[in-house]
Amino acid sequence: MSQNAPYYITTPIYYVNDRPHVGHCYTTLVADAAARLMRCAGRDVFFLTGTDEHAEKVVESAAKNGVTPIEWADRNAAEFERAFALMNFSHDDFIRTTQERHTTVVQALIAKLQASGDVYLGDYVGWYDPSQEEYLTETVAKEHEYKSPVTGRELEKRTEQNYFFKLSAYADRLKAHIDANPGFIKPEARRNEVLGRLGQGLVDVPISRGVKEGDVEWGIFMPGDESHRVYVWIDALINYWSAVQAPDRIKYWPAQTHAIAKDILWFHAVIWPCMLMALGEELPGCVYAHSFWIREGRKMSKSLGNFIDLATINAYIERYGLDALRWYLLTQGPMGTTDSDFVHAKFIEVYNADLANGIGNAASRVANMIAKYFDGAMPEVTAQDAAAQGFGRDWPALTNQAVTDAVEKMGAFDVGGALRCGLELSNEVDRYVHDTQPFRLAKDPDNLPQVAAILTNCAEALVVAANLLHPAMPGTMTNLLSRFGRPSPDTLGGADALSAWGAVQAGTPIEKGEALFPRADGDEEPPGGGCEL
Ligand code: ME8
Repeated sequence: MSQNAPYYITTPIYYVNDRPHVGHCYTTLVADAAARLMRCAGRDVFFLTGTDEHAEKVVESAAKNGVTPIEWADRNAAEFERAFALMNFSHDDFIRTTQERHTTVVQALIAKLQASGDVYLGDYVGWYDPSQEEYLTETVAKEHEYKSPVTGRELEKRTEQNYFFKLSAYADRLKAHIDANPGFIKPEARRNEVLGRLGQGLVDVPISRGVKEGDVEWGIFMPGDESHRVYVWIDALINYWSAVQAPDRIKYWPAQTHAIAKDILWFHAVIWPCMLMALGEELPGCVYAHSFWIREGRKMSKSLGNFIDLATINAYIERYGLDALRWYLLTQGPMGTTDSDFVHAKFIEVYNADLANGIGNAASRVANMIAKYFDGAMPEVTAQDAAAQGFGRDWPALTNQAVTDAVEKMGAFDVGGALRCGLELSNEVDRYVHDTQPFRLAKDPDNLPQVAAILTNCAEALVVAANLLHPAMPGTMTNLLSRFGRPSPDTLGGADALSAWGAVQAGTPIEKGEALFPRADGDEEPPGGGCEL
């Protein structure tokens, strides 16, 4: 693949009936780190996030708050945009499903499916709860002995006209695609889960809801039939397509990765790909479904009131810095199939180990020694002299390998693995300083050329480490790099530039600066008051 090939990455679009919390921020953060590294590696990235606004819940929340649905959607979409700015996300676009650029595309796409016979008008038979005005699935109805779970009133078997999508027609093709492309659904356990369910066959799914008398106008009409609106999930999935319809964006299609969590896997790994097959479109490269954040051992829920909400996120940012929070979430997050626990004590442990005592300490040690022994400017050292002081390490090869590994891992959406390549490199600098003891050597002025060579290796390797850690911690790593006279890696253009050896020029003034990550005290109360359970 050419280095500047398009790379399109998406997050779920989030419901606007709720406020943003750490879960929404997490998926978007993971996508942000991938987008940033891929941009640094020279790829032509398009990173999309946004909000899903046509749910009926929005109508209810709006009514409860005495505003119109669009006012409610505007208010909460703005909250998401604020949260994402606070998290320093680098999305290229924020799509809202109420925007005309989306609604017109949804109608056009469904009209196409109607024309091909993939969407048809049929009868939906289900158990209707008149007291709640909703249909229940057979399983739920049976479980409650065909009575309303809320009021106990008898359920009615009702038949309603509905538009259906011919999902059943694509089961075999989808299965063949999943079999032929092991990376299509990740992690593997999620893939097996989908394959297992596919083995039971697929039935056609309703994709509209009838407009009832007195309904508030909310949702996209089915093409040519204003007695039905498009089911919110179908409307929402199409955002991935509508966002890249502008002529200068079409090159990004199809998405390389749809980053989501396990709760919405079926829609992304089955319904959406089958819709794309029906449309004759290419399928995304990968649907990556991570697991959930829980908090101090408990599921986050409204009833427990223990969400890590924006106020808590803000409190962490104020106390430890945004990048410390980004690092903790990115490296300790639920990318696999088990949930991750947000535990304050663990946060402190990771902060101190990886950041305060890790990259932060390595950078300040090296800068301090250069300041002390070479009057704060990079000494002049030839490549041969630097190589001669490798102490068993071929530094240019090591840093080159770290960049190659990081880009490869990020390409496979191993976000934590990619970022650890940077941290490993900075830890290697620490071990090197420990092995070579430049502070001892410097006591004898005759050794200064040797010390200069060692510190040059350290500075060069730290610059590459910071380049690789930049996607996780853009602000702090830009600061670190500037202390070594280097620009932010997203201005460099290409993986070769990321690993370029000899980037730190002789004579560059090296700034000691403030500690990038001051050590944290594990006994302090969690910021934001923690959670009372
Ligand atoms: O499902 N841990 O929106 P949504 C980690 N609008 N991630 C979490 C999380 C947690 N505890 N809780 C939520 C919808 N998330 C639809 C999507 S897409 C076409 C339509 C994240 O607001 C995670 O990414 O309920 C999850 O998939 C998403 O929020 C659900 O967001």
